[in-house]
Amino acid sequence: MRVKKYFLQTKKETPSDASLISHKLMIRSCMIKQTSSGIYAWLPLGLKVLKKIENIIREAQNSYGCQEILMPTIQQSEIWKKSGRYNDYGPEMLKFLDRNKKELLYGPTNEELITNIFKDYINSYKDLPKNLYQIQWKFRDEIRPRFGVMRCREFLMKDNYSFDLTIKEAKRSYDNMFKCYLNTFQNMGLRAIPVKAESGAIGGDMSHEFHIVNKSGDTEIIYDKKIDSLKNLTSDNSYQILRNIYAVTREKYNEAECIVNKNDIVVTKGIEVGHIFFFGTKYSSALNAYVLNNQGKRINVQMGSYGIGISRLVAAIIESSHDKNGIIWPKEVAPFDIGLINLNSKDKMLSKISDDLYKLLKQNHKEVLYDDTLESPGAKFANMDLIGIPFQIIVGLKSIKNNELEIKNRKTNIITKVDLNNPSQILKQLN
Ligand code: P5A
Repeated sequence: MRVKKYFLQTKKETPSDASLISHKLMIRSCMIKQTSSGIYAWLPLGLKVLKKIENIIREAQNSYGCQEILMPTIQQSEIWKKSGRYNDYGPEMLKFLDRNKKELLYGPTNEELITNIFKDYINSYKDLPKNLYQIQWKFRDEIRPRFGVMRCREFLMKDNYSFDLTIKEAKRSYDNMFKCYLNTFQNMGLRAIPVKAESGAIGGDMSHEFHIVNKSGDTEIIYDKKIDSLKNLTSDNSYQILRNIYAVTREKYNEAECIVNKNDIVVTKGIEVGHIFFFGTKYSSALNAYVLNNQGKRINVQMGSYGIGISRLVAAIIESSHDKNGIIWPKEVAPFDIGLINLNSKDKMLSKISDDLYKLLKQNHKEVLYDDTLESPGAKFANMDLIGIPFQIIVGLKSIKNNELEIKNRKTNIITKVDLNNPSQILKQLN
């Protein structure tokens, strides 16, 4: 993509209402635009990152046996009345009437709707287990939407729902998703710690939140410091430790029950990027979703639900990976692999070399943002640093005279010189 054509109107100023660094950087780098309180439009650069995260989540869901569906954002009120949540959910739920005065709502979550769909298709224990997921927008009328897409009113969530015959099997599904989440976050270059949590408006008595440790987080989490010494959270061994170790949210903390020595406890802030629940038959009994078991007896299905805040993750990643000049994307979720900078687009030779390089990189399946504008070198550097692409290739007269290109690693700031006429050396530097 050429910058000249791209919709990338970056800004120098920081919006006055933005206090979080991720919020400031997302607006300055032209990723999102607020359209009303807690509601955002996603612009090309922001949408690219959102889609990368979405795809990492989708692949993990698929590989853990979940199947993708898409439910509507608008739901009927009847099913929520049956579960009792039409009133219980409170003012966070956006309700409205259609032209026939029928009560509708914009889904804040989908336990009722999926249960209602499920029961029309599955009636035998032989068809269990099932696990369905979707990636869909949700609306929660947060009392104080703030921090940009970190806590907004309309947000993108991956939500999935498991259906099993017995509690034992349902707990196995829960464990399977627990592992899936550890892998999912690792696949996007993040370290997310699972902690025992309250189940709140969703219900049930077993629940874990997944947290990115960060001072900007708004949940206090308390855990055994052994977790910090686990290098790889996804090994089988780590999984066993994580399931049994002391790790809770502040709400769930009980000094008397805490078995860990005070000196071995970490108290810190976390950003909640995922939350999983086991709630048994709460929705299946309310909505009459049952299967016949092998003796022909009606059994309400055992269910769990599992959520990841996709739009929140974009902000959470920036909170954990930036410097004074801008964002530093982990390569797994970066909007482009390489930023190619032609330091003087008026110069014919530099432009020819840059155009050729752009072609070469594209042929090698690299996603390249090519700055071919007439901006000053300083402005081009500042822009590339701001938007945080992992590698920058700098094409300037000085190095070209020595038949060289400069490749800058955005994270380390280390600049490596490579032979301009040696494509394999260039490509090697970009991994
Ligand atoms: C699980 C899937 C649920 O809604 N039902 C379906 C369950 N869980 S949850 O914890 O309430 O939400 C799941 C994740 O969504 C993100 N999230 C938000 N992101 C941005 N702005 C918000 N206002 C917001 N509310 C929730 C969080 O990452 C949460 O873990």
